[in-house]
Amino acid sequence: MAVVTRGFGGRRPEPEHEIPPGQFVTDDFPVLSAGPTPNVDESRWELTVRTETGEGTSWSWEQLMALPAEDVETDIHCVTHWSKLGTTWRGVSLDTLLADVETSAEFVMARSYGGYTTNLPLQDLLDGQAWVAFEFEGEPLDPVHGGPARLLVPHLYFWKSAKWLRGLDLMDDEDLGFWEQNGYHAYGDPWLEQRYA
Ligand SMILES: Nc1nc2c(c(=O)[nH]1)N[C@H]1C(S)=C(S)[C@@H](COP(=O)(O)O)O[C@H]1N2
Ligand SMILES: [Mo]
Repeated sequence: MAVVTRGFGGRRPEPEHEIPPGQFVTDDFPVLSAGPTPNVDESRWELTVRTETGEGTSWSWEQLMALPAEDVETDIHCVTHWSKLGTTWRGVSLDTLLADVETSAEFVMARSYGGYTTNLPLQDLLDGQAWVAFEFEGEPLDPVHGGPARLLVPHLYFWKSAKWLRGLDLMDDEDLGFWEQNGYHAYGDPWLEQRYA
């Protein structure tokens, strides 16, 4: 009988991954941007959370780096039918960032440097479901993939994971972001194939 030896540093076999309907798996990391990559230097990077009452809280890069970060391993699913399995990220949980933010809002508009926007229910950013990610596969996040930092919300289609994140506006009522105004689904659950409105 064959004995499979996993040498020191050997790779474990890929665990079983479920793939949402209509998706295929890729090992590439396609770049999908609606505009040019904004040049966001860490020295001028700032993230601002604004509540429905106009109350703002901002973090500089140094302040973000001083917060507890988490390593995240997850599959990601793009509405253009590619999925990438077992990606690894490091970032600050939205639970940490929003812990002291007083709000009764139910919706969020994520805003990016460069003007991109995407809307999400606030619930979907909480309870260990979303991060402000600044590393991918152990390296600083490449600018084309949203560096210095992007939103990571892997349970929704990847257009919700705003690259070059600069702000989160909390809202009482749902408002639509860039792709959502252009025919994409308001919520975007890949398991329900919520691609288009
Ligand atoms: N700021 C910004 N974020 C964005 C986009 C964009 O055009 N601008 N595209 C979205 C879409 S449609 C996808 S599929 C993913 C692509 O991320 P990637 O280029 O790192 O693969 O980013 C999302 N976040
Ligand atoms: Mo996308």
